[in-house]
Amino acid sequence: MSSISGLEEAVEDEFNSFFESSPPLKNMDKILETLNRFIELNSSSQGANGEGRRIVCVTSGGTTVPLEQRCVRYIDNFSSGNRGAASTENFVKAGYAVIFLYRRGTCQPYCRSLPDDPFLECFEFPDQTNIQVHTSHLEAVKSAVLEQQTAIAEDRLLKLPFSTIYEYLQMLRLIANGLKDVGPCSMFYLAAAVSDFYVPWNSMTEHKIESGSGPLDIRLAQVPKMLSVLRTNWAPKAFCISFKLETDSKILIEKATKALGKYKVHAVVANELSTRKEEVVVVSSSGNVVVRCDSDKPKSIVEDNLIRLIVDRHSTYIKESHP
Ligand code: PAZ
Repeated sequence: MSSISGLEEAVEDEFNSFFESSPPLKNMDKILETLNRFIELNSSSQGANGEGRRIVCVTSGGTTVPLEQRCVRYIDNFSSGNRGAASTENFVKAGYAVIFLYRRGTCQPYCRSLPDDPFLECFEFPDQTNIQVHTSHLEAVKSAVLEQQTAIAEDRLLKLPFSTIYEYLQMLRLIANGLKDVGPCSMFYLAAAVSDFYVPWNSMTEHKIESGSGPLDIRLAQVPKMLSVLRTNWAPKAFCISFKLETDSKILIEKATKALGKYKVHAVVANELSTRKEEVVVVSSSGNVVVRCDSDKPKSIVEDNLIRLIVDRHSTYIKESHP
């Protein structure tokens, strides 16, 4: 027992030094105010079965790793934010309030059917004083605007953007801290692709790296394992779903099963890069479930069935937490 808490302390220490050396969040007071208001409003609202309304933090998109303090260059990853955006829509539909912690510029809830390349092709000018949506995009724009406005007006969607690994981890900690009192009715659904390595702020050059002096050597430190500290210290009572992405399908399930045991999350959603939009496997102590989109429904997406399953599992968890 003492060795486990020793390990937990070591991870906590690692995080403290990570945060102490991180550049402080801009607008921290504003973020905290908005976040706490959102959590308070929703936890005191009536959800299903006489519980407070359930609140889920959905993380989405990839974190960047700056190479310079006045950042010109950074390391990035592939994540489009599609999973997080589609999951958010489904959670809102299932009655949840969603804190959408997303990478700036990635896919947004309710916008998946809009053209993004170029978005301006949605609009036309019938005359000098009017602008209107082109008929071919009318339905998509109408439902995107209406559904997003309704979710925000009903205080069921709070969008918080991040770019760097520093911002992401600081914001996740603020959210976990805010959700502590919501206990089992809160959930973390961690679909963001989070950097494993970073350049510590103190060892980073301030100005743009010069290119005239030959090859560039950069030493990347390991990002402390956030899942450990989230589960043990930040939000131990929250229902927690993590994700595991691999490109080699042969090791995917083994890696996800290992993560399940190591971090004691409630389920790990395993997905392979090239098939991630068609199929995921939910790995948990009750066995592995393959989740796909419905082939007989043309607009079906894998997140429709995935979120149905996760919501079911969350209901069981809440019941077992309040016998
Ligand atoms: O953002 P997206 O829709 O392009 O991809 C989703 C995903 C593959 C980033 C997500 O399902 C996931 O697996 N996230 C965790 C990645 C990781 O193992 O770090």
